[in-house]
Amino acid sequence: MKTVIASDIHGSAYYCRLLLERVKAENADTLLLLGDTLYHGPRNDLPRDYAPKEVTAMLTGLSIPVFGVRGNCDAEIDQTVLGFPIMADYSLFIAGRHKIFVTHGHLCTPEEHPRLNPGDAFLFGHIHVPVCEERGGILILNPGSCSIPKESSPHSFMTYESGVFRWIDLESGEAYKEYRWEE
Ligand SMILES: [Mn+2]
Repeated sequence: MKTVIASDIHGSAYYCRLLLERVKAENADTLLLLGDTLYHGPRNDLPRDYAPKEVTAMLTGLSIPVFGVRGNCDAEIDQTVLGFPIMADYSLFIAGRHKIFVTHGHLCTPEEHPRLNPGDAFLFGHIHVPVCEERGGILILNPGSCSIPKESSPHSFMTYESGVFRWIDLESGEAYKEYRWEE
């Protein structure tokens, strides 16, 4: 089963459309959104083709299951229009012998999160910068941002399938980073 992991769309219809083209091209079975989906937030400039209604229509029109966690720019009303779950502060996925703790990153951070075992992963968004590093045996993962990348990172998302995490440039569709673990 292949999962596309994306974060921080921030209402950009342009990058949401690109993402959904990649979801199709990757033949993904499910889409996991790490928050900050519809609004730009007061600290960001408007992203390209800012249109929360269009992003809503695109995401609700997807035929595969979508799951999300709540970002600091997400509002309660979003749950009503999006339908798929987005209000959870965190979620926990089991991948073989690993746990993947999923959160936006403003409440739990790579520095401060519930106890995980070595070999588990902490997956977050929020900082708009891709991350793939091990800290104290915990794998720290971030797909970067679809629409407002920071620190010269690419417009980016991730995939996960059979123990392999891939970071993919949203514009070119090319994978630029990979991490493999024993399932
Ligand atoms: Mn954000």
